[in-house]
Amino acid sequence: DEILKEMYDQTLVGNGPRVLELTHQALEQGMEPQSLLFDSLIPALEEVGARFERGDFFVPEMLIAGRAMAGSMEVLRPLLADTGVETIGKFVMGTVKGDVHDIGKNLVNIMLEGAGFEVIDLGVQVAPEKFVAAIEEHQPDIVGMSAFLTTTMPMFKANLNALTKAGLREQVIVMVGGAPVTQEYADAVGADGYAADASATVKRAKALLA
Ligand code: B1M
Repeated sequence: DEILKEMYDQTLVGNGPRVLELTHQALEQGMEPQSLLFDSLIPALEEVGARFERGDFFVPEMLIAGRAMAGSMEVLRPLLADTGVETIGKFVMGTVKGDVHDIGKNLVNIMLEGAGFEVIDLGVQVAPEKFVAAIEEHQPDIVGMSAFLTTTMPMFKANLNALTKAGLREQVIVMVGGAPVTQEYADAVGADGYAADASATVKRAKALLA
């Protein structure tokens, strides 16, 4: 489709205003918000990552592309996180300490909310003691931790150690995820659940609560 293709191209070059326009245009034409995400925005950011790895893109390009996607996601959020669903569980979510990536985490949050979870988002660079304090305060069913860099993945273990030390490990289900994370890594750090993407997170979370 033309719009999806242009949206992909404009996200890739980080043209936020144009991506916003196209988002509204696509929705007016009756296109599904999921389609904008999965057929345009996410593939565009994958290509941004590939170009960054090849040395064709640098941090500023990655940043503006990320912003362009985030702008569109704000429009899509209310459509995806449809209200009126009965609450099925409570999540505390955060990106681990040392890591500022949040687009993937925010997308997971939107999908969880859409499925009926209440989500308390701690934001990015969340230190172990912040996870501990939030679990004590909010008593969630599940705590979700995102890490997007191989250098920040070890924070999962640090967070789990902090939970154990605070006597909270048995009270809460721990889920981990993020681009470099694998099921094997999740098992190795002792997490209860892992998912590769936002919709898999919803499925896994429901299964863990059942
Ligand atoms: Co950075 N970055 N970045 N970056 N960035 C990646 C992650 C990278 C893979 C790019 C690459 O080399 N191909 C690479 C990491 C390599 C590695 O360690 N393996 C990288 C790097 C190296 C860096 C810097 C170190 C660059 C530098 O400074 N030299 C730096 C680090 C800063 C820091 O955190 N300390 C950096 C900075 C940035 C920006 C700030 C410029 C920007 C972030 C903007 C933002 O998030 N607000 C940025 C961006 C945009 C990217 C890429 C291009 C796109 C990320 C994204 O939003 N993807 C990314 C390349 C890529 O991922 N292909 C890259 C779309 C998103 C929907 O997917 O994030 O995978 P994703 O989220 C998925 C799943 O991971 C999963 O579901 C989500 C939705 O489907 N998921 C979970 C996420 N959390 C989950 C939790 C769960 C379960 C599933 O359970 C709780």
